[in-house]
Amino acid sequence: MLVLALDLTSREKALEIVEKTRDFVDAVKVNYPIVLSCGIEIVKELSEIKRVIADFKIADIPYTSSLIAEIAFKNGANAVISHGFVGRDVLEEIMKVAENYDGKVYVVTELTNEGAREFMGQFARKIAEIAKEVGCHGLIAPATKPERVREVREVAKNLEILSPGIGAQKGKLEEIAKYVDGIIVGRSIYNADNPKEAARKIKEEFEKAKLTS
Ligand code: O7E
Repeated sequence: MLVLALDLTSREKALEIVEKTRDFVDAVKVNYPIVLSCGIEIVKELSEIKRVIADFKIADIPYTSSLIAEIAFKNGANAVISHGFVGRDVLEEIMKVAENYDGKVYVVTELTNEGAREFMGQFARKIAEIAKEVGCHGLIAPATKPERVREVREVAKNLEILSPGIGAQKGKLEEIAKYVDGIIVGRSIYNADNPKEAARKIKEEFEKAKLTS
């Protein structure tokens, strides 16, 4: 599964990239840059073309978190991403909302950046355990830290794992492919001279790496 991280600020450019890459992309991830620039309507618009994962990095008290999830699903998102460090009660509340929409909840175990080792890394395993206990659908785990991806895969055998960090952040497909169900890729696709060809190649490389690893 290839998820396109659509971290653009122009509606026209975003729709152009989605149109060009649609044959090779399974879902589009929207993040703050595009929603703060184009408004929440962009979620609805994109959801008419592809499944949308709303990456609002939910990290608030249960009540506020549930409002954020509600807005995302109401506008056509198929899934939301929550931070895991916020704890079980937040995930439970978001799951209640997701169930009303038949939506998915992905939980971040640890971010891809080096600084995330200072705090999040120490709890990534525990976060994966809690996400599994709560019944969340999947995890977001860092391609830049293959040892962590392997660790959370061990804990959460049946959860879907999506992994960002391939390409621009220097994560390597062959090191994580066998542990994950999908990859999240942004700049290597939308900044490429030929985004369609870049998406095709990355998807092919991922599928090949899964077969051979
Ligand atoms: O590096 P790129 O351009 O391929 O984009 C990666 C995307 O994945 C980008 O939208 C970023 O916000 C997201 N991401 C990470 O890069 N690292 C993480 O640890 C987690 C995410 C993510 O999507 O999780 C939500 C917080």
